[in-house]
Amino acid sequence: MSEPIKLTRKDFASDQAVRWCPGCGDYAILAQMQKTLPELGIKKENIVFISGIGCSSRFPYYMNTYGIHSIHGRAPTLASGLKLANPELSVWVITGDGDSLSIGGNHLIHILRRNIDVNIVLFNNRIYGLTKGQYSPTSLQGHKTKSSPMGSVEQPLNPISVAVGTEATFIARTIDTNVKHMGEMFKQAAAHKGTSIVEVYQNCVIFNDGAWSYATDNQTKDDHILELEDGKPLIFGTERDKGIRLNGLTPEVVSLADVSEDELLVHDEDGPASL
Ligand SMILES: Cc1ncc(C[n+]2csc(CCOP(=O)(O)OP(=O)(O)O)c2C)c(N)n1
Ligand code: SF4
Repeated sequence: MSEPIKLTRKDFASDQAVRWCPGCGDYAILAQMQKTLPELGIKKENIVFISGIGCSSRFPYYMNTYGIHSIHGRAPTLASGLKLANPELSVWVITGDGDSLSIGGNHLIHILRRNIDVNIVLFNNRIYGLTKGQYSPTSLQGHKTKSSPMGSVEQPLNPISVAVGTEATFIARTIDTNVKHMGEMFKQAAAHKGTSIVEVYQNCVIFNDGAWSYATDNQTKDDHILELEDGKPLIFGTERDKGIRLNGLTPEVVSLADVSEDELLVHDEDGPASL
């Protein structure tokens, strides 16, 4: 019987100098991936990171695994081919909101509906970072950037809604400031058989600083973040005094002072992706 593999975070750090701006949220995602992978017990030579183009897509250089810095928006196609050719591999796609939802939108929806066993990490900073700050498909309406000087007039995409629309079988969202939660999502994504997609709210300090401040500021975050746990009612808030229930077919936020916990929606992680 072969010995269990004992690796550490250092084993997954490459010798390449990391070239992201100081303070970029990408560092936290890289560090958490390097910390989480040893816990999966997979040999380094069986792990592959495939990215498209963007700041986030520099990720494979910094991982001491196999990697491909590929073609803009096309990482899902390379990942699909690789996984089908060698199912033993743990295949990860690293992509940005521009890479995955603009030029790569088509490829993203098809890997999700095909449900090939690949893990996708979508760095969402609501901007094109590498090309110096143009608006992206997740930029909010009214957002002024170099390519939308009067403010974006477009309806933004919600990556989770896109994934739900494809009937994806594992969908998660996390944030670069909560590395514990992020690591847990990476572990669950790796364990899932089928395509998993983990959206990470990522702060671009240079071109879109504070895009997720409502979910990072100590004053407001607990009133905006609800951590879904299988079998648990949907409760959140600084005082854990708010919940979500269905009103007809529409979810609504209620105060637990007025409504009993029994009326709240309960998270079922194996339930259908759509209501
Ligand atoms: C075919 C092609 N079109 C456009 C570009 C220019 N380009 C490079 S990266 C990028 C978008 C990057 O944004 P995102 O995916 O959000 O990644 P980030 O840099 O923010 O991590 C664009 C439009 C390109 N390199 N190739
Ligand atoms: S431009 Fe933004 S996303 Fe790119 S490395 Fe700098 S802070 Fe990070």
